[in-house]
Amino acid sequence: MTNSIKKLAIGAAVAALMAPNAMAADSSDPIVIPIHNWSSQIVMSHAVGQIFESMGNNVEFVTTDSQAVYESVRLGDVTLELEVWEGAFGASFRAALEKGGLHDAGDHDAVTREDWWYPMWTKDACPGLPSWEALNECADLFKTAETGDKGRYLDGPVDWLKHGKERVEALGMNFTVINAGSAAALWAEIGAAEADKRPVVVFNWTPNFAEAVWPGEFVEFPEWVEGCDKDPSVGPNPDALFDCGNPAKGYLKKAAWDGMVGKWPHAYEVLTKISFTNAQIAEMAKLVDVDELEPEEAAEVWLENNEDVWKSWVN
Ligand code: TMO
Repeated sequence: MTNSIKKLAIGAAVAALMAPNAMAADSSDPIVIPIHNWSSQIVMSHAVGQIFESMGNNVEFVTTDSQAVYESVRLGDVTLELEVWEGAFGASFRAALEKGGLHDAGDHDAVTREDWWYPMWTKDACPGLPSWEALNECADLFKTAETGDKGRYLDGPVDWLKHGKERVEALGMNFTVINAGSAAALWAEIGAAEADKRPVVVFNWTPNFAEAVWPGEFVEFPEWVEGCDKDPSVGPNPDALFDCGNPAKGYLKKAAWDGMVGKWPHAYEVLTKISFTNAQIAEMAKLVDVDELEPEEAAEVWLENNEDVWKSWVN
């Protein structure tokens, strides 16, 4: 080594030691981000992917099942998950945590709820709502050719694992659960019912774009108690699981593969700082479901309009 190069090298080493957040560089391998089947998750994943790219990271998106993804993160095949909804994914997340390999990378600011929901005109026909018992007494209003003498409840796609069928059985409800093939099928159902104000009850969640489009309410089931999905004695029916609603104030977490912190330390630090609010998440969904942008475009628009939000996580 010549003296001047030696000095440079020593200088760089000292600078690295003295830098307040001295860290190794992130790996150039792609950070693998999973994409699921509801709009906010897709837009948020692209937004965060674009943030990582702006930091010089490589990013790859994979479309995965929203339950199996926790096993993939645990094994490091997928690097992280940006939307761990307590109601839909709490059980799969906890199971993966117990096996090891993934960890809780912090909560978003958002408070979430996922459950049976109706647009407000439904209440005109069934004024005892939002009580689940009142809904059950109004089951006739929801009868269709498909469900015969039972009311129709349009649940989400099967991979959101809402346990609608188990709940109907556990509470002795006069409803038949039909699984929608996609989130879009839920919006189509509400939209079709709107014209003649037909009563409908469908799976919905918050934060979502739907709350700004169709005022509505969640059905109030027996309150969620820890263990309702594991211990039959928990909840009003002593012999059944799933005899209560989903958490009414659920968390929204980020999850990360344990190896992320060593392999992409800068991206990991940003991940831990990321925290979206209900309004921000609803806006991400709206850009796709109402404004009809492609998810990548929606992510770009969101980042452009919210630089003050995300730049504070990066700097
Ligand atoms: C998982 N989801 C937010 C669609 O309920």
